[in-house]
Amino acid sequence: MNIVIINGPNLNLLGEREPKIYGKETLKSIEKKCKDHAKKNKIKVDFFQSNIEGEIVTKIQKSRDKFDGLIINAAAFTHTSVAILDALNLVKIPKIEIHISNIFHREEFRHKSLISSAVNGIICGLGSYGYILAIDAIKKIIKDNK
Ligand code: CA2
Repeated sequence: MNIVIINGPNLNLLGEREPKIYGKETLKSIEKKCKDHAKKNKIKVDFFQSNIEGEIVTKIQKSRDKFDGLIINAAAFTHTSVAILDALNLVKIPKIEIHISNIFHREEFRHKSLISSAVNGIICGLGSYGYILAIDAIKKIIKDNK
């Protein structure tokens, strides 16, 4: 089983600021945890981050033939990007949207996700543990679909 985990803008700076909202972990350490957890479950993970919307769109497009499942924390693009929504709709593999923070506890502009209609499920507000939960969930969806 091969999955891709896509991370959007500014998540490369995780752990450096706003620990009350996002915790103290760096994206590198989340990547390691994801890969360790996935390995135990016989899953290979491509962990990707970009600050550039078009690069994320291209990565989603290319996921079509390469991966069995996709997990995305689109960060701020969650609330703005029709391009990412369209790309997700074009890729017919199981997809999960995740957020480290509870976007519904925060500013009103974060309450709306433009991409949620294109994914199987959403995990938010559980910190970096959400990534691990998303791996377990995507594994189950892929298996159930077989
Ligand atoms: O909670 C999440 O995972 C978010 O997707 C994170 C985005 C935010 O725009 C979404 O509304 C919710 C922001 C990521 C910012 O990353 C940081 C990096 C370093 C320090 C603080 C934040």
